Amino acid sequence: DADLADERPFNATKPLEYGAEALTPHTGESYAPSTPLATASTSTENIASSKLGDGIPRLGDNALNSSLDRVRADDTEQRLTTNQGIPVSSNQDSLKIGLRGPIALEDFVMREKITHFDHERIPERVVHARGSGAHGYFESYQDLCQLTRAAPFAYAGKRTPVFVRFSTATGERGSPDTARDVRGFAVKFYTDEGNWDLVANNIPVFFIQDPMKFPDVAHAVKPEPHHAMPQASSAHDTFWDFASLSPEITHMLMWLMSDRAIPRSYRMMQGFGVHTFKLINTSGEVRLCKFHWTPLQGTHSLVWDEAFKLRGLDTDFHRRDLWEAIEAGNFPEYELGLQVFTETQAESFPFDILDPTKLIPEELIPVFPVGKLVLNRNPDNFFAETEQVAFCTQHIIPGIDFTNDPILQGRNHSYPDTQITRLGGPNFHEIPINAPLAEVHNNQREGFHRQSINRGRVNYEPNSLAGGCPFQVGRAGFVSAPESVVGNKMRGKPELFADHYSQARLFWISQSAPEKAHIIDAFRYELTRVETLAIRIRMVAGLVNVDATLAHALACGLGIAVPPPLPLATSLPLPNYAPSPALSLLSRPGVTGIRTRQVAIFVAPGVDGAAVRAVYAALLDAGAVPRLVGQRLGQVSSLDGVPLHVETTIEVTPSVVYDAMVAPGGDDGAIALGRDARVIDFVREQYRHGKPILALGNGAGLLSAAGIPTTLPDGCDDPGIVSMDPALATLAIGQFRQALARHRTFERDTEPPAV
Ligand code: HDD
Repeated sequence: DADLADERPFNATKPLEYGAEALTPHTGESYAPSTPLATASTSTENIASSKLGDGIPRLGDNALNSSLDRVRADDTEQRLTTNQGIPVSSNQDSLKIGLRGPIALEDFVMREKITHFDHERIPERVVHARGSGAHGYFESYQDLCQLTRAAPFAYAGKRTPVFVRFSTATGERGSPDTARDVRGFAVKFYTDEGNWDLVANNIPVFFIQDPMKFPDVAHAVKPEPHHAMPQASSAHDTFWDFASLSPEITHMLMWLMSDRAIPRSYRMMQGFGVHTFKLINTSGEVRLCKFHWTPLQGTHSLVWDEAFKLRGLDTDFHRRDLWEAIEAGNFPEYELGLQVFTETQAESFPFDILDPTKLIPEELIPVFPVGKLVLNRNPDNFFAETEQVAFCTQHIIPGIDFTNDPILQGRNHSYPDTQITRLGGPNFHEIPINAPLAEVHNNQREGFHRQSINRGRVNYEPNSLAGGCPFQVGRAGFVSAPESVVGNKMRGKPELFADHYSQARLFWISQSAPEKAHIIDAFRYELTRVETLAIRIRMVAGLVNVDATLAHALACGLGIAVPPPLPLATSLPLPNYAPSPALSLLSRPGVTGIRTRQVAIFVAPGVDGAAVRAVYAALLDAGAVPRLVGQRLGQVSSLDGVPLHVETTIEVTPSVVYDAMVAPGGDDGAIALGRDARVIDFVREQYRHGKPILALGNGAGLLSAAGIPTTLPDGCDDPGIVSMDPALATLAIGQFRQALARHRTFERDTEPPAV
């Protein structure tokens, strides 16, 4: 028989299925194919994959970009057709029986168009429905082989294509970006060894400790089910009812009420893998690890009044910011850092590393940078890429493994399960944005919307008819870290999980004074919106266990007496943490540049044009985004006769969309602006939100017209207000740039606000 088989014809392009090797029965690990297994690529921005056409990526693109070419559609100079490719004669009128008669059922052109439209929407994500995506790459700083065999870290300079989706968690698909909420930070790495998704948040801890509670917390925070309000907000009874009855949420609440939950930009927030993961090297050694993303643009936030107004004034604030930065070539960058530790170290920690409501203080285990994420390309099509991308915690690659964090284990079930409904079946991995660059070969077949045309009659394993292909690769493939597990089958939690307050307190004591004030304000705002008094009292009772001053300030703000503390859930001795500066946004090492900061420069007829041009040039030079803001579009005359072109108006870009403002002066110009109440509101809001203000010459008149104090409440000079003679413009601009780099002057804050 073997001789006969040798004579059979075979398809030379598919040697493993029909060729000579098909005659060698599968022998598992020892199988030695005549062509070597794909190994990690050595070229930058490219990985070993036959999906890459000629394999040479276009300049500035990454490997994923080239692979998407096969599905890109370009209508340039093309005629209009139906989905069957039939040319369409008229896209204006349906087929009627007489001009005033009924539409004929046979009008397949109209019916196909309407039918397709009727089915354009897919279900939105049950959480994280609102999001924005970007393409880019991850570049490893070094060879991490000692720690992990994970492909992206194979050698210094190795680039792996990525797609990132940032999101809010609570609001619906069209909800405002600046809601107080945790932000998703999901990264899909298209590695040589398949896709790795790091599905992270911008807060390092989570609401709950067991996936069983996830539907409850999501239901509680989403709009209330009877009237579907409020949208994209946790400030309502059901959320705080759940929260006040679930002490494990306390640490997360501290972060959620802090300025972390209202980032200035997706580009300026941290990301955290939350769970403890495992790293495995080629020798099989296992270490534990937490993943951190740190933005190289600095970490900055909005203030609540500003975030709140942006909900109405520019609901796309973060989406627009990300899009515009990438279009302008200001590529957002984040450093990936690892906290690596051993099981023995973990046993000495005063918390359980499987508990996702706990973080590992950076003072205990430092974060060391291992690579950089660069986002350098906007998606071509929001739906095809950002909406259809499907992340999943269980997409991991050789060299990385799960721990028994119950939330992580629950997520591993939830993500693929939800995608099956959202993306209409089990083949969502074939959607171009989800398809790995690594080759996919298995015997999974059919299902809704199957794209690949698997050839041959073999769809099972073991087989001899296809030479045992596709074959398993043993230790060359994904291997779980060995772990012995003994235990009784039971429902419950380790006792350390019951320490619900120590790390909430750690977060609190690590904050600076303005950050603490913002946390109190946020709690007060949210609980003031809660209608049920008992919920407010119960919530404050929980916070007494975090810090007495916090609880006292909040009780005062809510007009209630400080209640007795809620009982503790554990009698274990509790850790007493020292403050961790890394937890405070204001204490983190700042980034001094002002790249991408949006600055409004006011112009009106008669403005000091020379000063405007000087400030504009200096800001551009430093990478900021200056814009001439006027009362109407068009040209305005300036003092030196050179007209200025208004770029945008106060009406469409109000104060909250800018990081800073400039009042340039000039006789008539400053006077005209001073008479416009919208300008005065603008100036007052810039001040109240702590933003830098530069006033040249009689531009300072705008500040006095707006009632802006010249000094801080403590009597010191306000470092965020630079007011000078135009002759000193260079000096003034220098000081203004420093103020802009510091972001905000919170020392202006008084309770209640003076301006
Ligand atoms: Fe989740 C989406 C992050 C716990 C179930 N989650 C989702 C997204 C992010 C996170 C960033 C958006 C992905 C995207 O952009 O498409 N989720 C987290 C983090 C968690 C977490 C950091 C805890 C540490 N999630 C969590 C639990 C469950 C889920 C415990 C369920 C047991 N999450 C989902 C989901 C979503 C999702 C329902 C909605 C849409 C999707 O997955 O694709 O499956």
